[in-house]
Amino acid sequence: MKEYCSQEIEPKWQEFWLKNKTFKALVPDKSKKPKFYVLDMFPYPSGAGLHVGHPRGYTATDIVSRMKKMQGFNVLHPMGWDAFGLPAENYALKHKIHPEKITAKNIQRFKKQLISFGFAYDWDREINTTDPGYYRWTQWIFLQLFKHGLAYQAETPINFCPSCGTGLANEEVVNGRCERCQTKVIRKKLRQWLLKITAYAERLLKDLDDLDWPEYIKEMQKNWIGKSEGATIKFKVKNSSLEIEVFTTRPDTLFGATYVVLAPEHPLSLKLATPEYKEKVKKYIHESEQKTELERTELSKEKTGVFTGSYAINPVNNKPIPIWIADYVLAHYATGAIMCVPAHDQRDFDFAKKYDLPIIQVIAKNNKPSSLKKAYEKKGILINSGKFSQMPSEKAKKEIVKWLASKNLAQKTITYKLRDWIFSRQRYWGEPIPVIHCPKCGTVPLKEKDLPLKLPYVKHYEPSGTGESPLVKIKDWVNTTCPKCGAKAKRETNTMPQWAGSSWYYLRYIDPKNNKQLVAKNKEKYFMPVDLYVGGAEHAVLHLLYARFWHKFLYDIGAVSTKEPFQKLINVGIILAPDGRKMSKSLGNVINPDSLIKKYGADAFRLYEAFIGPFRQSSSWDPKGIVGTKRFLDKVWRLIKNKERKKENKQIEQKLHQLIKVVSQELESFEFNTAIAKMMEFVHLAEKEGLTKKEKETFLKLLAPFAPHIAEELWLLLGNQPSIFESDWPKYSQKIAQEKEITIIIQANGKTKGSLKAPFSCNQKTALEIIQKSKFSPLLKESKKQIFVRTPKKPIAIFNIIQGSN
Ligand code: ANZ
Ligand code: ZN
Repeated sequence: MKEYCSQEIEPKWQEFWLKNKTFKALVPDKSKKPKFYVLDMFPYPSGAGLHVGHPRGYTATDIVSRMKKMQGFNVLHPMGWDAFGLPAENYALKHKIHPEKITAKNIQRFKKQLISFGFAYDWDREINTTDPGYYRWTQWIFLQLFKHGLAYQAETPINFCPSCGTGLANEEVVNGRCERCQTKVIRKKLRQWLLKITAYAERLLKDLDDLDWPEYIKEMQKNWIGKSEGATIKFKVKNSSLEIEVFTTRPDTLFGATYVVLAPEHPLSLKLATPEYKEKVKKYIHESEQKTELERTELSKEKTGVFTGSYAINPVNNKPIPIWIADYVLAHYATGAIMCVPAHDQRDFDFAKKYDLPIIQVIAKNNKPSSLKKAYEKKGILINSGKFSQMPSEKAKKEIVKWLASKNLAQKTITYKLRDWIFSRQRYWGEPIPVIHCPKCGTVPLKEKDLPLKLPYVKHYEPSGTGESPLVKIKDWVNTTCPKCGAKAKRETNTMPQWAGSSWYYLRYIDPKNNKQLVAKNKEKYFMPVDLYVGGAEHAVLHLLYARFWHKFLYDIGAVSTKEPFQKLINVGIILAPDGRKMSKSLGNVINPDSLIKKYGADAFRLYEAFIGPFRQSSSWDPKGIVGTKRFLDKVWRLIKNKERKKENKQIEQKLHQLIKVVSQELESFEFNTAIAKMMEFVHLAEKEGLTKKEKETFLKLLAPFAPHIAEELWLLLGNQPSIFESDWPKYSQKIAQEKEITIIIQANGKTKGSLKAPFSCNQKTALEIIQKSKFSPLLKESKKQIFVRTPKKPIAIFNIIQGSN
């Protein structure tokens, strides 16, 4: 008998699928089937290629999509490339090769690898974010945002990475450092393009409720959006017509407000400084501009500040309280000014201690003041609060705001932590922002018919380092004429961030070659939303929030029909190196899949990727694992090639129906590892008993999503027409699958004495009757108590007889 040889059969089937377009998703009018859209987070085609960690998620979606196809769905399972961005550009600069060339080469390599894994992508729908036919529509979306007032320019201090020479979004700054190169981020004031994601804050928050996403991802998005309910309170400035508005979540503490603090960037900061304090204030403002947000707000950092010389009037008791400037107050959150209640806010407490400002307790645990060694931040009962004393915090919050509102001094307010999205990058390898700056007309958007605005192909694209894009130096591209008035004008030289292309790519797969529309209405309506989205948890806020924002905007302008893009999200756990550490080039512990596939085959590789552990958890790569799954496939090969069993075998029949049930359910719930374990169990039994032709075919269908090449080959050998993926997913009969018997393990005081068979429906009472009639009946003589436990889903129960003499 010929042995199983993966090297022989795998390339053959990969070619077959490509040639026959086995996994082509049909357009709506060609398919009466229900659709199933299963999406992978598309990769950035890096120079390093894929390591064994990457295909874990792709293997999972591949398994599900193949099963769904067999279950009669018109499956859309596409793949593409998120190919703009800094790594390609940095690599290009270092090696003096154009990023376009590098990107094309990397894509080729990635695609070859993905095909060698046997993934069932519909390659006719491949997209590439750097393709002008694609980014034309990224630019189109930008123009729509601009027209709707959601894209605007502002001179703002932004996070700037001196090493990458570009501004970064807040989301790209991790612990004060550039997410890409770990350089410490500085603040720099630059003209920027921003997208008004804040206009969508409430919807981005509320609509999370309807999504089938992991709770912790929803929680992370909620925290990022950071909704906060409170009030804005007006503090008049003493001997002046100026007013300071503060935002507080604790209006119940107003009687304890003993000073006010403004952020250094607050427009009134310098104005409020009296001549005597002006120099000091100026110096302080200048110093804090140099600090990052993290340096300013870290709780453990010692607080700093300066007095302005001015006083504000506390609206609840008309007492003058000093106005300070301190950088622990953020300019861009809420009003950029706060009322300080040192008795009940730890930051204020620390500050008051340092600068010797009064601390007045106004909230007590139970009506009695206590000596405060630190701030009492909880709610409680008001004291020292005039007519509001004795009131509980929650009630006082409302009453005080109501009272001040009647004097036009307060207003209920909701704020969000979410900031507008800084959308411009000062780099070459990105989508050009399609606007023109005209000396007469100002900022003029390009006409839609003039899209795509192509990125000029040039030799030099070094970052200018000044915060300007390298495109500035490409004069014949920059200099143009105004689309409105025809005067000499200049193109915008900032480019879009890498997040742009990935914020809508799932829509383009639906209609990748449409050059009239982003996506045709009927196709969008049919395929959206994405039914299953799989990718890494590192995208919890960035990509997933940006994509939801764009999608909601596209919904508002009628370009899409669903409110949310991704109905169900599952996060894949990372695969660690055998040493338990994250795989990385610098640690030298990266495992390359190519040689493994050559040696053991893609099927064994896929099986191990799915078998390695619970899908959502991280697992370490075990080099022996793939040896085991290869051996399993050897067994399957022999089992199918062995002579057919002719006789009826009730046990095999039952186990096979159970297997159909379990595999179908566990693929739906992403429990691939346990599904494979059950297939292994079945093969073990089938080796002894043999299988009929029908049983062989059924088993192959269950195996096919995991190990598609061997399944195709054996399917053909059994005399069937290819492809097995054109056949139907097996159905099980509950009646046949149902266990007829259970095993009751008999214990006395927890010690196992033996076991008995009983009907499957057995309960404690019937179990007792059976034991009474058995050889175990003497154990019941000293019985004080009996405990009966059935193992869920398994045909096993324990009957424990507790014996005792008193
Ligand atoms: C007075 C007060 C008393 C406060 C008290 C808290 C406790 P969240 O929940 O994060 O929204 N705050 C307001 N604007 C700020 C800014 N721009 N920079 C730094 N801090 C700011 O927090 C709201 C609270 O944070 C507000 O309520 C304010 O301090 C402070 F016992 O006002 B609170
Ligand atoms: Zn003009």
